[in-house]
Amino acid sequence: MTPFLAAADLLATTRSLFSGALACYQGNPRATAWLRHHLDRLEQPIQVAIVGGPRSGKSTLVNALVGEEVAPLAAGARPVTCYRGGPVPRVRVHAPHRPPWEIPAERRNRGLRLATGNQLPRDVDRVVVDWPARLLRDLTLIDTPPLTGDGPAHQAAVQADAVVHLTRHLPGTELPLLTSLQDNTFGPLGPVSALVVLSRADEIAGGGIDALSSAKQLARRFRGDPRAQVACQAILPFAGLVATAGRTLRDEEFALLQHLSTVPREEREDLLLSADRFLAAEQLPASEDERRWLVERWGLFGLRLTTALIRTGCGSAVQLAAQLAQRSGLSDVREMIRLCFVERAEVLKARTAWLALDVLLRSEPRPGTRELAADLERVAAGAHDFAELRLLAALESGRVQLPGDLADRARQLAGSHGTTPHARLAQDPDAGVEELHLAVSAELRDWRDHMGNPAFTADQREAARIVARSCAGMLIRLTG
Ligand SMILES: Nc1nc2c(ncn2[C@@H]2O[C@H](COP(=O)(O)OP(=O)(O)O)[C@@H](O)[C@H]2O)c(=O)[nH]1
Ligand SMILES: [Mg+2]
Repeated sequence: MTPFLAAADLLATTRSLFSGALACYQGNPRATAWLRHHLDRLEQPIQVAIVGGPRSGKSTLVNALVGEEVAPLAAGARPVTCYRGGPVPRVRVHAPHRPPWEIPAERRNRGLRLATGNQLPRDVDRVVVDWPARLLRDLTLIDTPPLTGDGPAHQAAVQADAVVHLTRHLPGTELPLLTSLQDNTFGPLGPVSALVVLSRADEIAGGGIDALSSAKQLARRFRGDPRAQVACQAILPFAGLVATAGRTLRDEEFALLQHLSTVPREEREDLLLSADRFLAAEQLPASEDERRWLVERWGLFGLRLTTALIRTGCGSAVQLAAQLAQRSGLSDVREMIRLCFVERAEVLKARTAWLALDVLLRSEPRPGTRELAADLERVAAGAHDFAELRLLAALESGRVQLPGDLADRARQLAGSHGTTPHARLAQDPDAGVEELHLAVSAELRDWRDHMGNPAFTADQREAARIVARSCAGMLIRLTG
């Protein structure tokens, strides 16, 4: 068994591989700049690229996650835009053949406003926005133009540490694109760094009030598709319009929605049949402009859903926002981003660094690079965290099945509910080291038995081996 490599060791090992490489490439400014850039990235938050087809709701997802309207919507082919955490709003743009420069910007009406309006010079190919938002302390979001075989969005996805792929057409034409983003340089890493979001979920089932449950069913069906299983860790439905409107809901707006919910049912249903009818609805205490704004922000589905929620008990903007986060799928998307990406940030960042190092070592061999490449391969093969991520994806998709409660236990031990020992061992937050020790020893015994279970298939025994190793790793950490 290769020794257990914890995430922190992984970063240290990666740094030491890079110092070896810096020594090899002394006197080669391009190579050392590349290495320094990737070393620097190890210290920064994980980079998550949002990719998908035109109008798949990428910018809407960015806004829902950030909680403010930072990304312009339906904006056509915008350049790749990074949203990073920062104390004040700041926008820097990059274009070929000239130094980057800043465009004055401010935070107004819960959104980003550029001094230039929505316009950017034509040659800008990359925008970096600093924005004060809690989520952006832990990750950098990269909004991208429509995904094509080899365009800037593809580039951004390949360079990012993880990818959220938005699609409405699974498991159809877009999967090969997503699969092409999965690299295999270090053996079959599997879908460790991708989530698929079934976007614009409200439009499924004709926008009826049960659209979201139809979208959930559809996502469940897609999870069983082998093409989807090799492409991602999870498939989640998401109604972006409602999610963003819910997160940026204001009290005045809630008052309007509340008023709408008091309109008698038949009349209300009639108003919400089409945007035109809603715009002509003079019984609401809102001007035509305000009605237009409301229907653009929420869509008819969103208005039907919110009025239904208000009628059934959501009595404040806060309550309504919480319900909408749940029902739109935003809570699940955030949670999966946290579990799959933020909690595994070290490992995923290390992987990006290895890929970059591997490219350099292969393309510019020098004395000493062959040995480094061999070290790199050994480190990658011993990285247990990847094995865990692959196992989670296999269990989630049903590709590997375990009997009884073993599947749930395996998932939890492999970190599906969080990667702390408490989370993995399903212990109360105040459980002490002794309790954890007892629990993990029992699990380790159990999973070692399963490793040799003759009734298990090879895949099931391999799953047991990975879980046993996660337990062994915890035991080592707990005993200091
Ligand atoms: N009905 C509906 N419309 C959406 C949803 N998400 C985005 N849109 C609309 O689709 C258009 C494109 O959205 P945008 O986020 O800019 O897509 P992008 O091109 O992928 O960045 C905008 O007019 C959005 O208001 C959604 O979940 N439901
Ligand atoms: Mg966009």
